[in-house]
Amino acid sequence: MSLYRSLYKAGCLIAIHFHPSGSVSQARAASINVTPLAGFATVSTASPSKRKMADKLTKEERDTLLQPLIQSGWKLQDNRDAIEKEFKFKDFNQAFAFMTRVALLAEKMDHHPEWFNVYNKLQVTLSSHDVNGLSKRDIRMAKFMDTTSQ
Ligand code: H2B
Repeated sequence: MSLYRSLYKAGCLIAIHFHPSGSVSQARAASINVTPLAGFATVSTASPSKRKMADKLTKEERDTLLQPLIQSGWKLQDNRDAIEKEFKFKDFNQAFAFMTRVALLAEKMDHHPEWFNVYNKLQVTLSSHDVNGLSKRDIRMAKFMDTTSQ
């Protein structure tokens, strides 16, 4: 499958039809950032100004919310309040399509993973920088990654 097809399937490639007489309507321009040279568009959903600071996970939340993730292969880091996992895919296209799906959620949540990709492997670290540790945002992101990696 081509890279563009993967992106299209992941919902990340949006065709914009340019009309000779005008450009994107005002309503659409408000929600779509157009990159004229590439002819691609990205949907901008983050609203950082409205972002509330997350709370660090409590002891109880670590037992109820974090524990199931540890069972599914996430590991607590030794030197930092963060979790990590390595994902492996069939090829680079699959890895990149996964990263694209995650990137859309990351923008929506204004919460971004730390990750390192080589070909079909992806090492992910999740932590909430604003609280210098794990928050419910990391739980939500980790669960989404597990679901969308299948
Ligand atoms: N991602 C993560 N993982 N933690 C954060 O605290 C964070 C983020 N903060 N993405 C966001 C961006 C912040 O820097 C912007 C300004 O809202």
